[in-house]
Amino acid sequence: MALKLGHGVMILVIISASMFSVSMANKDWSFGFNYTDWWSRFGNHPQNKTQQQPKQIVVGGSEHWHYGFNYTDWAFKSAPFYLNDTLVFKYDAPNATSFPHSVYMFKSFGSFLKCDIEKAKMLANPMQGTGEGFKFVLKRWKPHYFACGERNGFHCNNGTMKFAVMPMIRPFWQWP
Ligand SMILES: [Cu+2]
Repeated sequence: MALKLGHGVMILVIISASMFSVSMANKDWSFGFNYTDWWSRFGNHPQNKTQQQPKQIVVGGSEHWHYGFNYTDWAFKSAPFYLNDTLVFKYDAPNATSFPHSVYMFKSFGSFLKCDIEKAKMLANPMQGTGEGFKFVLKRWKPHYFACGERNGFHCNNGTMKFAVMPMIRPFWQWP
């Protein structure tokens, strides 16, 4: 009886662990459970450390930071973002062919929705997006509301230069 009970508990543990593993794995739909797999995912091997390092993400990808690109869509497709990842905003300094851009952060979702730039804080002025770009590290576990602050919200509203990011806590295990 004791043996049977122990066996049942063991099976339960394996099943729930396996379900957890599969649900965390997303793309890797290997339903079979084996310990090698388990260990490689949760064992936190030192040789795999590089894959767990924070990333640098260029906002807009090759489009950089400009008027008219859908950054909400970009942020949705680029998720998830993790704590200590760095967002890089790249934009030219104002010149004959390009309008000025900047980076602002809203405190509340409400002012983000309305593009209420007066309630936002400037993170980078129009000169700070050149060269390597302006870098912002996602240090805090909270929603971040970014926008371009130019033309008093016009770039944010009409130019769709706005997006929100909620950084996730980086898992200590290995993504397959
Ligand atoms: Cu702009």
